Amino acid sequence: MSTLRTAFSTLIARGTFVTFATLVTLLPTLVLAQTSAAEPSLKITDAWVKTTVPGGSVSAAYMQISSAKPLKLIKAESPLTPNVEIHNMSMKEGVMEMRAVDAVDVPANKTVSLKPGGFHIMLIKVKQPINKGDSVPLKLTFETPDKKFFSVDVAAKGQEKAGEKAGEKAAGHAHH
Ligand SMILES: [Cu+2]
Repeated sequence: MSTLRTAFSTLIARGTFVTFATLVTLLPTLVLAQTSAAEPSLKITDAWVKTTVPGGSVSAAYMQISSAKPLKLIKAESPLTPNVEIHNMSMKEGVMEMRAVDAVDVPANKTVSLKPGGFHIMLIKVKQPINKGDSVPLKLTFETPDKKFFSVDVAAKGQEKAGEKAGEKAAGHAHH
């Protein structure tokens, strides 16, 4: 009986060891697999986030998203605030109305613009002001048509308005 028990414990011990060793071996593969689960054709460009007004704590992030496969942007997160929502602006009875949406559809091979007056990622009660040139980390989660999820990290640049680039302001001033 005691021999059996010892053999059994050895088996368990060995089993545990094998399982652990397998896990350690598999771990980098798993991490890689998770990364490659992201749609390789997914392109996120021109990510920017509106600078906060003095004393303000509300901002919105905008960007261009395209993918060869249809995707849905279902979630956005940022270390700046736990209150990040996907919003859309639309005209309702002559008034621009903003409301939270569950997702933004990204059809195959069609660039979707998150832009002022349309879809945007709302950052509410940000912990610190967002200044021009700041890099604001965003984590975006996408859903594939076969209900798989993956996240991508995006750095949105602090800007006062759309299309702001270094030198543009100086060029604008030259017209006055
Ligand atoms: Cu909003």
